[in-house]
Parts: sequence; C-alpha cells; structure tokens
Amino acid sequence: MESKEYIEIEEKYGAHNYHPLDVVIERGEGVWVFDVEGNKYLDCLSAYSALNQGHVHPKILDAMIEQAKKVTLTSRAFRNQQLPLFYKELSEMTGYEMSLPMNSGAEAVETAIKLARKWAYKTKEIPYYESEIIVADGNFHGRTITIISFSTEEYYKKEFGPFTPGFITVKYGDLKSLESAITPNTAAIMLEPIQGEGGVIIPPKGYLQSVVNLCQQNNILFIADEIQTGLGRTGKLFACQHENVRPDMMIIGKALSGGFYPVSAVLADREIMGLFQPGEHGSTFGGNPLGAAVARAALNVIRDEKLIERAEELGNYFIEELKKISSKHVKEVRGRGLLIGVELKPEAGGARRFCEVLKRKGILAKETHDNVIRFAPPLIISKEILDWALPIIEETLLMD
Ligand code: IF1
Repeated sequence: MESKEYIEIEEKYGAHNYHPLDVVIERGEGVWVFDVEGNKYLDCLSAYSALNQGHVHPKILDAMIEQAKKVTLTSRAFRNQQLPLFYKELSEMTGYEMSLPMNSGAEAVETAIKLARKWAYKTKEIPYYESEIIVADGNFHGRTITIISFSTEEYYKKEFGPFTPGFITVKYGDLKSLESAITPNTAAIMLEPIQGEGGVIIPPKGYLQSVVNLCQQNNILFIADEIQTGLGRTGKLFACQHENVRPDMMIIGKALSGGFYPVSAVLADREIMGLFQPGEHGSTFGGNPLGAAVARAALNVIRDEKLIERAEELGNYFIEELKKISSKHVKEVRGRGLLIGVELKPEAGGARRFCEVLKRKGILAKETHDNVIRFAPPLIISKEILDWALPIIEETLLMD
C-alpha cells in the first residue's frame, strides 16, 4: 500500500487529535526513518526527545526481546526480578535515593503532584486541601484533566473543564512574579527547566538557582519536569544541572525507555518519596519487568555511548552553524545541547511550511507553536550527518 492509502484510512477511522506531516514511517534505524515508499529521512524530532538513543537501538531491542520471552507483566501485587535492579541503577545514575515508576509522562506528573500534596499536609502541615502548587505560563506537562487545568494554552483546555483547583500560574523566568505568588499554603513550584512546547524557551541565567533559594527560604518543594529535557538531551544528565540545581523531585519519561515502551518515573529522596503508603498510588503497568528491563538498557546506552557529552559537543556545533545562516526569516536561534529552536519572524508565513519543505528534502522536523522549528535529533547523531543536514536547512531557510 502507498502512503496515500494509509493516510486515507487513518483519517477515516482515527480521531483527528493530531495534524501530522504526511509521511508514513515504516522503519527506523538510528537517526534515520524510512517511509513506505522507501524514502529516507533524518529524524530531527526524535519523538519529542524520547529517542535520544536513536531508533531501534540494538542493545535496547535485545533487552526487550530477552525480557519479553521471560515475563512481561506481574502487576505490583507481586514482585519481579527487574524492578529492584532498575531502582538501584536509576538511583546510582541520578543521585536520588528512591523512585516511583509509571508509564506516560503525564502519569508521572500526576504522581509528583500527589506526592507534593501529601508532603504539604503531612510534613509542612498545611491545612487539608488548601495546598497550592505554583506553575509557569507557557508550561506543558501533559494532557490529563488536572494537568490541563493549569495549562495557559487555551486550545489545550478550553472545551474540557471543569478543572482541578490548587494551581497558581506565574510568569516563566520572572522571579518577582514567583515571589509574589508564594503563600503559607504553597506546597511546591513545578517547572520545566527549558520549556519545550513553549518553543525551546530558556529562562534567564540564574533563574533556576533563585527559584531554589526561594523554595528553601519558604519551605517549598521544587519539582522539575525533565521529561523532555532530561537524560542527556541538553548536554547534561538533567537540564537543571546547567545551573547546579538539584530539585526535590525530578520527573522523567520519554528517553527513559529509548522510545521502545512508555516508562516514566518520579525521583526523590526518602524523606519525600517515603511518604507514599501502600494503596495510595499505583498503576497496572508501572514498574513492570518488561519496562524495567528496557529502561535499564536505555540508561546503559546513555552512559556507554557518552550521549550526554555528544549532546553537548554536537549541540554547540549545530547551534553555532545554524546561527551562521543569514536568512531574512530567522528571528533567533536558541538551544541547549541538542534541543534547538529556530524562531522565525511573524512575517515568515509560519514554521509549518518550512517543515513541509524540509520533509521533501529528507529532514523531519516539527513546528512548535506557529513560528518555531524545533531541531532535536537523536543524541547518537554524528558531525558528518549534521554537516549533511546543515546545507539543506540553510537552503530551506533561504527560500522566499
Ligand atoms: C503530545 C508537546 C513536546 C512534556 C513535558 C510532560 C509531558 C510532555 C515537559 C507529557 C510531553 C509531548 C507530548 C506530545 C507532544 C510532546 C510535546 F509539543 F506537546 F509539548 F514534547 F514538546 N512534560 N510532551 O514535553 O508526557 O504523557 O506525553 O508521555 O502529542 O501530546 P506524555
């Protein structure tokens, strides 16, 4: 069957909650994907950073197959052999004493919110059901009702109320706005260290450090959503490390499984994570042996293949080279590691048309909001491949 037919079937039978580029991918290998016609593309989105290790990484594939032959799901009513090793290795890699595994990123965000609220009542002794969590405008933390309750993107929430109370929104990157939102009932501040969906928004230097200081002064938890920025993407294990910040709770997902399988987790020290009691939280699939085996392999690849160092080195190179392109359409090139946004001027006619042209030339990138093209290739990419892609990107940005 040809792409056209697959697209017709999808449009007919599938919900229209997406507007994908019309490329029907059949196969992926490393940084490349192949469509059903056999055309080859460089994947510069990496499934929103879930594919830091590249497509179908052979070591993760082996771990998945080996574990799938043994046992895939036990439920947490019983213990399994993979989960303890996953806990231990995750702790050793991240420096957090404990973790709680879930599946999707949104579930892990929900988990962190529950834990922060419990901490508020049990440890900080905020009166019951008066705790508040401060979030930033332009945030993206997922799609559940509670999470969209504090989205500032009208499109994500307008038709979906009533909403979950208990969230206060402040201006991202603005310390004053944050300071004035703090009350005795503030349990936590939850932020993305770089806003991905927001358009690769990097807060002013020193912001995260100041946020942590405010948290410490006011006995407030700092929760970082590193689902997109974490696990090497920005050239550090966590983007917060660019400012030497260690959040009280860390939320990870996406690349935790190298794109094989939904695995997410909340990381925290015992003082906080220890608050959860049996029965208070869980998930049928969270912590299953297949996911744990896959995640262990995915973490090993990040370490063994020095993906963090690669992201830093190649990211700096990519950003510098993109900045050299003198296109009348480009307003700004910004990024950290291999999380890069090229913001176009409002009069450029939108990022989508550039993504369509890039696709025709063999590069898959995705617009975010209207005017930002996001480049976030797998971290296993090489300088040679970047040097192949850069002239194509230049040519595209130079069109009328
Ligand atoms: C979609 C965006 C990216 C995330 C952060 C939590 C989640 C995400 C920082 C939820 C998920 C995804 C979801 C995906 C598109 C994508 C996205 F454009 F929508 F915002 F990456 F930039 N925190 N981001 O980035 O994780 O529950 O999806 O596993 O189509 O919604 P999830």
